[in-house]
Amino acid sequence: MQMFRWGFRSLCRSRTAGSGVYSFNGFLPVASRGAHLGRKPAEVPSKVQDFREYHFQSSRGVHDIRYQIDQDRKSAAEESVDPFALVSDELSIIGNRLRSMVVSEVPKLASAAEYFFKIGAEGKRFRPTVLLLMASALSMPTPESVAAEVASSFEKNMRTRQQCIAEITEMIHVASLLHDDVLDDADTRRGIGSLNFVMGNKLSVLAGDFLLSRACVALASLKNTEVVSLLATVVEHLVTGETMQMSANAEQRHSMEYYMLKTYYKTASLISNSCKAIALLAGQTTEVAMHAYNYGRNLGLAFQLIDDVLDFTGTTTSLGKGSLSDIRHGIITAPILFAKEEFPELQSIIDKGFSNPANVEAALDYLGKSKGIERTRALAVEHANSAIEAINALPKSDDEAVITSRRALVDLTHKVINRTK
Ligand code: GRG
Repeated sequence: MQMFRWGFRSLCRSRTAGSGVYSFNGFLPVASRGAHLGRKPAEVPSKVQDFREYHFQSSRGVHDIRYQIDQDRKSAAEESVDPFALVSDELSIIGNRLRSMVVSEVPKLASAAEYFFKIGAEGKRFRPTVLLLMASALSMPTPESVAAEVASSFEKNMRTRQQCIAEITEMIHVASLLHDDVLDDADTRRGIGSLNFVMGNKLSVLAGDFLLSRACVALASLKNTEVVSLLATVVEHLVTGETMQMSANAEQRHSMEYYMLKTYYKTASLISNSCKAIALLAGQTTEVAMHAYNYGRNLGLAFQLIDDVLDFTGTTTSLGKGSLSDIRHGIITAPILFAKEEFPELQSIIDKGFSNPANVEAALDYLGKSKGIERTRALAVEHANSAIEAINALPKSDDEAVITSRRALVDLTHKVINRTK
């Protein structure tokens, strides 16, 4: 039984079916495609903005921004919820918007930029899911003195701004993936050819820059300098983390502190600061914004620790079943660092590097004998628990939709720990 419905589901469906509005890059009407070819670059932001307003005004179903809740169900606190299903309608709206936000008058750039926003290539959409749930989890009741229409319009506007954060976050994420794949000389991503493999390094780098520039334009449209500063810092962190990883000296490669800091910069900073941005746009206090940040930070760290386990185990629990991509690239992650505490002999193998497959085998042997995988999982669980604590520290709410969203954020921590891909 589906208990929650996002208000504009039916409206969106009818648009998809009849009008062809979605037929090119999301919502842009077919007639406006040609217009992109000859337009001035300055028109792009206004197109994005126009689209946003158009969609907003035409969504008459969104008279109440909250989820519609089935009255017959058990209390939200008791029920298990599928976090992704809760926001699925909004995720497809965001997917359509993203496709319309990355159009370019240069066909090569357009196809490169939209590559990972196409249906089927969008990835897990983990970040927008977290951010939309966080937005609902922080929703506050409007004072009764405020007229219903004013309250509704205020809530709609706030939600649109929070959706914009989800879009910006996804654009920054995909930009970083494009650049990462160039640096790693990757050939696949999200189960398809990576963009550098399909269209070459140069276009991949440019497409990443283009996505970042579109993210900046969207960010500026929010007119909130604190939020701009948060997300600009995230980009700095991504670059810092990547550089830390590629330039680590021998001592740093053996350091757990260095690894955790790099992990925060490369993976957790984006989701934590975006969660904070969601709280700030909701007008929450600094304390609540810190809880939102702490949730994202700990979830992000847990996510990466499990990623590092999966690199060795893949979907199974057996060692060597993962892609072994990190170790083959000479990247030392938590499982090996923990294993080295039990077997200091690993140090000299790490120092020799992993270009020789025999060294990879030797490291895997030690890892298999050690508690490296177990301890990495345990550390991920600790961070997942800290993420749950951050949710539990939020001010109490009796609102069922708020309770359900917080429950979903807690469920997400379990999903992150138990994921196999
Ligand atoms: C251009 C912003 C920018 C940065 C350049 C290359 C670089 C500096 C940073 C690399 C950052 C990076 C790729 C970190 C890895 C983050 C990570 C865990 C990616 C995988 O996330 P998933 O599994 O991917 O959520 P999907 O495909 O599901 O979206």
